[in-house]
Amino acid sequence: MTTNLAVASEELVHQFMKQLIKRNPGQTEFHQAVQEFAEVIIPFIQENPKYQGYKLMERLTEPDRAISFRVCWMDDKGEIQVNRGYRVQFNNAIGPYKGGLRFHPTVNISILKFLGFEQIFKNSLTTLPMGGGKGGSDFDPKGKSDREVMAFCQAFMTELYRHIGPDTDVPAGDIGVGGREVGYMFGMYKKLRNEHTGVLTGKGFPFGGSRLRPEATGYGNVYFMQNMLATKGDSINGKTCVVSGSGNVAQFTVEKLIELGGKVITMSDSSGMIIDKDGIDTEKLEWIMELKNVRRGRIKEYADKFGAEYIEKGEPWSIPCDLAFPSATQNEITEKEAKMLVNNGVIGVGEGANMPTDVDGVRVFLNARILYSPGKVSNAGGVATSGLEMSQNSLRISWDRAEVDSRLKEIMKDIHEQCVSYGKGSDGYVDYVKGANIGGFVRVADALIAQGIV
Ligand code: NDP
Ligand code: 2IT
Repeated sequence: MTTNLAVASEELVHQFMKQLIKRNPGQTEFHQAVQEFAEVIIPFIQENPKYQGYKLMERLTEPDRAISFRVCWMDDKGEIQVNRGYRVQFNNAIGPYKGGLRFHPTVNISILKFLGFEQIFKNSLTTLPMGGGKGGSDFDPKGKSDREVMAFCQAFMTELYRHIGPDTDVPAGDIGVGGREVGYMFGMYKKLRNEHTGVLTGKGFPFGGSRLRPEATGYGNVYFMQNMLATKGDSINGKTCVVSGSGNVAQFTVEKLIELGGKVITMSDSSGMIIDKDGIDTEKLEWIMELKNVRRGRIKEYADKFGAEYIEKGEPWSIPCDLAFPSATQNEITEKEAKMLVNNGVIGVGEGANMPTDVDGVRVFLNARILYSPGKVSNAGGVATSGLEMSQNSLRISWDRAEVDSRLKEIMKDIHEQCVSYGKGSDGYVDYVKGANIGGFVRVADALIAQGIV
């Protein structure tokens, strides 16, 4: 039944989005992230008068600041290269700005604003004191020597260091930024400031990194799927799984799935996809990790090495599976791919990437009543473990792997409970999109209201 309140909310969402698009022209990824949020939160505010009258939607969709700067460095041929660096400090109501840095040629202000916006609510769901931010550059690390990557990271930090700090803004990794890049950036920050602090997370273990931070996003996503499956009395064991990407998140998703008895049959990179009908086992995964993290090669080599199928530009969504873990980038799954997954009988989709499914694709999953968790809940284990790294740095202690793993599991379980409490409908179906957005929103909204008009 469509109520008058629902109609009024729909119109409010429409009006709000019209203004947002006018104010932020061309920022399509940012519009998309806000649309998904607004569809849940505007009706929620309508139903909850205590959140009315504070212009919360307007305040939450305008970053505190967005910094853009030139990054000049010299390549191995002695040529000067010019890139653009960014940091979007979106909201620090509940803690210092926190979020990754992405190095990829497609990086622009729209992508970083969508990521920074989602980060606010993801970080809030972890229940740790972290605000939302994101940054990066259009620098492309592919094909660059170690020295070139170091030169770029150092040049990037000569500007970024003015804007960050352990109590101000704590960046970390994302696409194109892993342990190597964080190490180079940390080295430069330390030199410029003469301070050894927890200013970045994802650091190497010998200089303040947390055990399990590299594994955390992928492991966390699988833990979240376990929680969702448990609501149906089901488990990962014996499930056929497809995973996209072959970077940090994908690798550790696959590792945990194998450990829990899942059979993973696909991985991919931006060139194509491999399909291994026998399943990727521990040894094959180890080989992929060496390929991607040391030799920095292409996934096609896997097909040549293990006799698996390779599909140029292929994506896993047409392959029949029980569980799907999109773990590469935004908008991998549109309505078409979502329908293929559903028609092939998928029972669960856990997003490792940020916003890998577009608005129409999400509707397909929700209408099909499958277990679907948006990135802002299911990939929150990464930033949660970054939060644990910040705590360890502040306390100048180091927890062992088992300690961090048990905290990570607990946090993912707690996020799941928040989603159920805000997202369970009268028919018992849990809408994790609704649950995530409301769960993430209330903490930030309460803090904004308490802190006054600033
Ligand atoms: P990596 O750089 O380690 O790996 C990215 C993977 O995705 C690579 O296989 C890459 O292929 C592929 N990929 C990247 N861009 C594209 C594209 N435009 N089209 C097709 N494939 C692409 O990054 P991460 O694993 O860290 O990040 C993956 C996703 O997870 C991102 O959405 C990120 O925002 C999200 N995420 C990451 C977290 C973390 O802790 N690292 C935490 C939470 C979310 P290729 O090598 O060919 O470019
Ligand atoms: O999207 C994300 O949550 C990340 N890239 C991780 C951010 C972090 O600060 O660890």
